[in-house]
Amino acid sequence: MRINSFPSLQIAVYTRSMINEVLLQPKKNLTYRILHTADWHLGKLLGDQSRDEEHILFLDWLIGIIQDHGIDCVVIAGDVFDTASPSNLAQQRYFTFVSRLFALGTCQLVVTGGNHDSPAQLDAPRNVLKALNVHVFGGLTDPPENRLVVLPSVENPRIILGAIPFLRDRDVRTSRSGEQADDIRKALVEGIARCYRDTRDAAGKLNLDCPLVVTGHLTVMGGQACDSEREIHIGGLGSVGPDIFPPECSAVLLGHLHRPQGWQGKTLVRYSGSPIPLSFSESGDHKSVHVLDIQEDRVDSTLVPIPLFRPLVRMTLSAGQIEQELEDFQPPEAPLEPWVELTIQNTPFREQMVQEVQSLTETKPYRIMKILCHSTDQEPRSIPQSYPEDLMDKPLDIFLRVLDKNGITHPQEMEQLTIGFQKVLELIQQEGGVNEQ
Ligand SMILES: [Mn+2]
Repeated sequence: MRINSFPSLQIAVYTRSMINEVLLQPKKNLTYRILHTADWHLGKLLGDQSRDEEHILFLDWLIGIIQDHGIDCVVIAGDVFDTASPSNLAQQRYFTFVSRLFALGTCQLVVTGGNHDSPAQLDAPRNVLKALNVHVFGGLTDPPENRLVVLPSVENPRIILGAIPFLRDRDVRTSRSGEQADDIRKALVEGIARCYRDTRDAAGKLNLDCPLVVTGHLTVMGGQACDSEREIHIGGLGSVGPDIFPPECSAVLLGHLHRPQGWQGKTLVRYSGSPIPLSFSESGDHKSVHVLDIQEDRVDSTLVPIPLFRPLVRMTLSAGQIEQELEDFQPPEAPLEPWVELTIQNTPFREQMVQEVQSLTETKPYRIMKILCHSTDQEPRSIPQSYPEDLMDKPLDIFLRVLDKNGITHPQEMEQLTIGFQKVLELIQQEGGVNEQ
């Protein structure tokens, strides 16, 4: 058995100014080219606004990149959809992408489930998609050899792909009553590590002389999070170090954190990040897809920047400057109207502000989506135009506020209650019962 692992990695990070230039080196003979993306969150809303137009533009752009750069396989590392029961429109976007990819005739697709996806929903069309050369792994498959895909085919093996989706609590540990947070943390991390080791062992048994690439949808410690990621294991207990992945893996293609980031050691561990900024906290991010060129003795890793289709802008103004600043503001150029989160400093909260700001910006080429007020004698207050952004993405925040309101502040008591709450939440989400809008 030999599973290659390559020490020499080249990470090239491109800046936004280079968008739309040809970024990838021409593909060499015997290079297997994987495009890694994740966290599409099809069906996602910002406040009550659809992100569908941005997703359409992204998927068009992606098809162009795949076509122009000879991509052999696309890997989506979880959170294809934003909810466990996605809308018909969100599903249509996904299946249209699959059919366009199939029509190219040159590119395979591997899809793994994320914490937002329902394994059953993602797996439902699994057999029909297999006929289109698409491999879907909504939930963890057992035994471990069933997680492996030999690409492009068993007859012509170039890569072994270990398809590991988001690992649910029940996939990796058995819960016992009376467990403390530390016991849960240890069991989760060990269970996750075991899953990757089992996958590596199964790949070794194939006796193929090709590199092993694995996927994952989890939190790697030290990663930079954003507001739009829902915590995935009870109280963040399932966070792992980048060293958890077996060194025989050439690359670990991750989803969950929405900011592109990675760790470069013997194994390349990388988050592709989400293709569009999903919340205002991502307004400064440079979104990209991750392309891996895998040759016999090396892996080259390139980030290909995604054009910004709709800028999300955070603007902070003092009370006295609002009128002039809104008048003068030149939004970044983009195909779609920019959306702005406006913070007004040193001013008390007033209900009429929404109307005032709206009338100031009615004819402007941007749209104020959210207004926040800060003043010295008040906590920051938000004036949502509809309902707060991503409220249902943050049930834990709401639960913590309830604890606070009820005077529950003792750390141990808080932790126990939070663990219980997250268990219930996870069960509901797994059953597809939470349909956050
Ligand atoms: Mn996500």
